[in-house]
Amino acid sequence: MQQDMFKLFSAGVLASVLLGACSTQKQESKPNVVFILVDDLGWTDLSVMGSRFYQTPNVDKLADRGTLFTNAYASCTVCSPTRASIMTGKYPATINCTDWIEGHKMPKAKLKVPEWTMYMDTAEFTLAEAFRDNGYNTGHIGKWHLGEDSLFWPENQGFDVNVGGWAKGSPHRNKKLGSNGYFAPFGNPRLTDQPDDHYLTERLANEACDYITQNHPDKTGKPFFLNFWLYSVHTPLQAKDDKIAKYNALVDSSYYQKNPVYAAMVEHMDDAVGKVISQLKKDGLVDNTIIVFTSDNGGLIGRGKRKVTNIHPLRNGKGHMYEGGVRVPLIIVDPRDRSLNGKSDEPVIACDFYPTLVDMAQLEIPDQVNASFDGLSLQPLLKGEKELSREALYWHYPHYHTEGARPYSAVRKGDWKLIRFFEDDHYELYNLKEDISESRDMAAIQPEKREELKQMLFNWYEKVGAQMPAANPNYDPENWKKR
Ligand SMILES: [Ca+2]
Repeated sequence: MQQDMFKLFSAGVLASVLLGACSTQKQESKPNVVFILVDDLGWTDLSVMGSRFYQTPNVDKLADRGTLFTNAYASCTVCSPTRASIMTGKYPATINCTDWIEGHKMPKAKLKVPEWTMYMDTAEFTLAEAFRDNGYNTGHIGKWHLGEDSLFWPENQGFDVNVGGWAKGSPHRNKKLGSNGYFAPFGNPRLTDQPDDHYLTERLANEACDYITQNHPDKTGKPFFLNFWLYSVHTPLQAKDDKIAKYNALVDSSYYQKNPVYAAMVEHMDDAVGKVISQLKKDGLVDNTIIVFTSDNGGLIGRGKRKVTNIHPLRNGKGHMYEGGVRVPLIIVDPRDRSLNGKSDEPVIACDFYPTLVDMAQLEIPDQVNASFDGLSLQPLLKGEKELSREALYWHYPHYHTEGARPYSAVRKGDWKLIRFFEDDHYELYNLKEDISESRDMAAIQPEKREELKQMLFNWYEKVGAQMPAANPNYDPENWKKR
């Protein structure tokens, strides 16, 4: 009897040891990653970031589970450069991919823009290739916008699966081509139209859920890296009627943000995020899936009567070098470590994601790739460190934008930001801690700080080989805006 009890006891010990071993093994298994990139989402376009009008309960919940960054930046004030920066870990200026593809052509403007690279070179060892070479399944769902030729599309840049990623940067409306923007038919060469299609953001969320289920590590024996890069909330402004009606009833003249259609699009985006999180829960993956949620540039203000969003208290919006054009929401969730820091005020930028994910998923990458990063791993901030050992962040946009921006560069060091405007080579200096709205130009008041940052910017041009705008022999001051 005693012997039997002993056997039973030993079996129990053995079972718990085995169970322990199993759970350790499970803990040590590679995490899945879902990288959610929203298009043109402004810094204050979420409830958790202070919007009084938009409702984003699902994204807000992500912030509760992860680290919310208050000083996160896109690598550029427009789409494509930030996307290339995420995929390479480099500044757009390093790879000469400095404008949205194909950019606004203004042949009579004061400056001639450089011959920049209108694609992400396939010679780059992308974030997706890093995951793939470390035994991951890799999927891209949604907007890509990194080259006109299919040679540069996700399936040729490290992704096993590409749903919806191609040349275009927004859902286009062209009845002749069989496309109706966010409403079906979508006319997207990497997204087969289906009879029950209705709204693009919903279709892409369903695709993401299918991807997660089909690529469940228990089925495939591999973890997955999923780029869920939404076309939302980029124009054209289109949403379902019931959502628009909801926000028509909620809009208040005291709000900075007032466009009910845009509000509805933000909610469609939030629904999509909620759907993907639910799928991860249903499939038992939510506790081993890292989630990154961010935007590729600041919110679009829009012109005249076509006002889109408002990023108060930040100045201006998409296309511009003021904070509204480049500061973005960022949440990183690592459910494997509940002790992670809930908030970080350290300035961070989109080229940090590649080294961060290499760290978090413990990927092995070639030394020369590691050495080529302009970004830094954010892992120390997630673990509770207050600062990174980084001197400054840089931006370079030697281009014109229809939102009114003209060629510029910028550097942020600590609380100070210097913007250089190329047309007249003037500089503006702001203290972002004291003046987040960039309303008091300190360039003349703080000449030492101005010169220090200017010198840093010039050194950085050299380091990354930044392409410069030049005097335009065809400059026509009367018609410079003509395209
Ligand atoms: Ca964008």
